[in-house]
Amino acid sequence: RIIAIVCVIIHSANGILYPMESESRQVKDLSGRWRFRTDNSSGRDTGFQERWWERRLAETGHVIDMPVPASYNDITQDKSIRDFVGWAWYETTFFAPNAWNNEVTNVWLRVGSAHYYAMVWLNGEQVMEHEGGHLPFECDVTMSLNFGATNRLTIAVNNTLTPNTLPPGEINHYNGKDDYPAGYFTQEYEFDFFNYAGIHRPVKLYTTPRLRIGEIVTSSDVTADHASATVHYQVTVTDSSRVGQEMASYNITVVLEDSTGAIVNKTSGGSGSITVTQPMLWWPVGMHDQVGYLYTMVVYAGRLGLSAPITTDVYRLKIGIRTVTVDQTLKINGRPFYVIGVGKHEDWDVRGKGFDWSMVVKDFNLLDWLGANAFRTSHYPYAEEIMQMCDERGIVVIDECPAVGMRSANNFVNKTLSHHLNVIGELVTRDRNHPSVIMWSVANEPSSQLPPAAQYFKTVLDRARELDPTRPATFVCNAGYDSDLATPYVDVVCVNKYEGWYDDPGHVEVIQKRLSYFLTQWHEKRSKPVIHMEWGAGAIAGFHSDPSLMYTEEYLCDVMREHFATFDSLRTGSNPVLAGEMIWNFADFATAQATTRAYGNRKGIFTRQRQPKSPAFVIRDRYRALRNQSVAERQTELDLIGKHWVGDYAFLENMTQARLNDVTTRLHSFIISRYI
Ligand code: GCB
Repeated sequence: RIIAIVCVIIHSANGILYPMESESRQVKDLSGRWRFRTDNSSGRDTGFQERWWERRLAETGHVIDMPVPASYNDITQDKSIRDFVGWAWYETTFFAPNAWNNEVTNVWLRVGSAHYYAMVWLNGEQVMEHEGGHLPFECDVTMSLNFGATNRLTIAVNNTLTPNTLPPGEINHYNGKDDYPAGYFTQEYEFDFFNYAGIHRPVKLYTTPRLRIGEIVTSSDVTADHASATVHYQVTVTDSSRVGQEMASYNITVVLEDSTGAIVNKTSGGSGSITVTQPMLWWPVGMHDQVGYLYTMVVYAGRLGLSAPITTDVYRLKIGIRTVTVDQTLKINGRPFYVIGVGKHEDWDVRGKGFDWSMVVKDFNLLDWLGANAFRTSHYPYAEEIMQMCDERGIVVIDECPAVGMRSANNFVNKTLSHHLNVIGELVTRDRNHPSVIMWSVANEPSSQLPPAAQYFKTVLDRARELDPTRPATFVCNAGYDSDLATPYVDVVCVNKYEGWYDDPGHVEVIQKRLSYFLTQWHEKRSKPVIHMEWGAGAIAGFHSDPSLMYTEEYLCDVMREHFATFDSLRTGSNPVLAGEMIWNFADFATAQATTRAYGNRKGIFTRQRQPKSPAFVIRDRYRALRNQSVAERQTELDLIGKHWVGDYAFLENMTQARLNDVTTRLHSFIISRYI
């Protein structure tokens, strides 16, 4: 049997700031070539019986090179590694400088993510255990390090999924079936992407002073006329040198700097607010000329010295000033925001789900090329570096938990629920300071028509809103509008439907009628904005036909045109049905092998190698047009209404006559469409 997982989690979920260098902090990245072996014993437990963490991994048997970060599955030519299920062992060695060995420094070990279950030993001593891929975990390793010497780091990861993991899965044993090899088993799951495994994100060491900034929580309010904003903050400081002693009085100073580094305002204390007059708001692409504006919140923490405060720790956090609200529609900074986005995956050739800057930057360049303003982190939290880029590039994120494939009643039990609540805690704690994140998605396509789903999702959605009252929460639904039991608890209805593909395959002629009916039903039923979160069709690059047939590039183009006509009829008017559309998927991606998948899922508008299929150009035309249209609308509004219409003559005088005419015409039609 695959080893049962019984563990105590030793890591801190309250406060997991991204490791940043500063005058008080150093970061050492342990990425690179590690040593690796899988435990192929039938119980996958030899590593534990023989205590592999106590010596060099090479002494336990044959080891191979393995890059970190990367999924291990596609690195070798060995099918048994590609399809391995169970414990895989990693090891690296590193040097810990003597300079870190002093009375005032703590050293932290942080794993960006490891899929699915991870156990960590440093110099033979267990320091961490963590359940769940996609989220970071860390601990203070100061007492386990050999300073001025080499250290051995061993990490074992297990990709086994059970009905109570997120995502869930199952191991099927074929014991007693004489026509299968002895001990044969398979791992099955109900989600549609390959269960890549390994150490997926960088492993880092970083130092902090003993008295350190543990957590920073920020949010902002903006006045209706955008003339002023308030940034709220809360800083938690911990002092490991004083555990069990009377706590010292801390001194916390918070300085807000603009993007040039100029000081906007400052204050002090562990929590409070900072006023910003004439703030530069954070806007997504398409809503303003100034996209993704970020301030830096510089937090200084220290003790109150006898004559002056003694600063020990400094952390710089990028923040954006913006609000997200939901009434009849989704609004950013009080203005309607229409989502034109993509569903994505962290999925690339060779490295699988392993973080890779080249692939990440390429994907952002493609999002820009497309004109998209958003994506969903389908179906799990993405790397923190990706979230940072979204902030900077003005890409809105719907941030999703790894709760995908919850298709049976045994997924909606207390064991899963308690893990789900933990995951939401870890996700919200990690991502709540990102202005790009506008909504939490607690799951994708659970069987929300099953009776236990109602209370289950009410509980997890409430938890997300309790942890973060500043953002709406949802889950992505594919149950029927007449059978779903959980959408009453969401703030925005997010639905998946593949009209022309899973529904009415081959029949693009029914798309407009059926899709319009479907989306309108959802809107009427819940009286909440609706985002069509997944739609699309398989298109194998290089397959062509006219008239179009399923799986050709032309077919996806036809499916798109029908969807666009429907979306346009539903996204306008005084009470629009639709608040957004997201094509599934940005790029082809790897899945489990199945008769319904031809070398993975081919619904990408880009190939897995990030080359455009012809549908990419169709969607680009639409997204760019919508993006430019909304820039023009919003800019006109800001220029003219925001600057008190014609009162600001200096501003008007600087315009060419042609621009003035253009602005006046646009303003006129904007006012008519918006207010009359
Ligand atoms: C869905 C799922 C997504 C799949 C997609 C498909 O509804 O949410 O994970 O990949 O359909 O292509 O079947």
